[in-house]
Amino acid sequence: MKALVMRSTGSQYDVLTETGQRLVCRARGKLRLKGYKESNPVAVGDFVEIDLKAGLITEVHERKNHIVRKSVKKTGHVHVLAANIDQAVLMVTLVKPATSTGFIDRFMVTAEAFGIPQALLFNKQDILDDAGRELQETLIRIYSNLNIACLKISATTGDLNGVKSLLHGKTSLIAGLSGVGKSSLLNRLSPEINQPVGEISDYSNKGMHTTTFAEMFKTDAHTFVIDTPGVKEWGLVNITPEELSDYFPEMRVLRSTCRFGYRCRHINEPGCAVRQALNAGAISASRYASYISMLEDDDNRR
Ligand SMILES: Nc1nc2c(ncn2[C@@H]2O[C@H](COP(=O)(O)OP(=O)(O)O)[C@@H](O)[C@H]2O)c(=O)[nH]1
Ligand SMILES: [Mg+2]
Ligand SMILES: [Zn+2]
Repeated sequence: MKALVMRSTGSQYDVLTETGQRLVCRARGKLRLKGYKESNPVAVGDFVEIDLKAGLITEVHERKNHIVRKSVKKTGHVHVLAANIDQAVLMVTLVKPATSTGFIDRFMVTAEAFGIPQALLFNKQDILDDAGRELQETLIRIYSNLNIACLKISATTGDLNGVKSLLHGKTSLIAGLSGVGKSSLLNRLSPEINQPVGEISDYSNKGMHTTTFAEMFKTDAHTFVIDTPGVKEWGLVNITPEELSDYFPEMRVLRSTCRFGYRCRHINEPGCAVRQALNAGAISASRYASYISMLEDDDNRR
């Protein structure tokens, strides 16, 4: 029978069968997914075949896409966090905590590299001051120009109609720094969701070095959200310096016009169209700074 993986603890999987039954399964011993080297063969969001009587996942269906996070255990290893995602939604706050553009751009690049459309939720509108609002408008201008949907919300008190229509009918990965309000939002999307809110749960996560796993929730017949508690770093695998700007859409469209074409890294090469666009203000300085920072980060080119 076909089923959808809702939760994983590494050795056990909660699945939702096509007849609406929830049950816990293990993966058949030799389960492998073609073309994947990652440690976990089954991820949240995978469509699987199950042997109902034995409580076993016997087959993993081909994925539309997947997203990985860096392994907490070993450098160079990746963990498939979730599969078959329609959109990657990053929740950010400008205060408590402040989300940096570097963090936002790393997330966007990761999603872009895995072919997943992105959206941004600017949470905690209720506690923003004038300076915060001004910075927020600047960011909204930058990311709207990249066709990334930007919504302003207050997860604890505000009207959630905009978010609900963004999520409706899709499977969305919800990410963001610890404390931005992911669980607060999810809890209001469905009475069946009861995620722990606040610093205490975040603290205990850090203290125990637990590996965190994504968890998927169904909020209506065709709407699924995936919570990613404690995921601080997103993984890029085997991206060469020449390739990185392919995942910055505003640079991707320009690079064939760089004099050195696909060999241009947009640093100091003559006739670089990206540098020209940066100087003309068509590419934002913060996006370019993130690009340079990622280029310098060896970790992204494992
Ligand atoms: N003022 C304000 N606080 C919020 C809002 N959303 C979440 N919080 C608070 O931020 C803290 C962290 O929220 P939580 O949902 O646990 O964040 P998570 O770590 O991203 O899951 C909690 O104390 C929430 O009550 C909001 O829109 N406004
Ligand atoms: Mg949380
Ligand atoms: Zn260039």
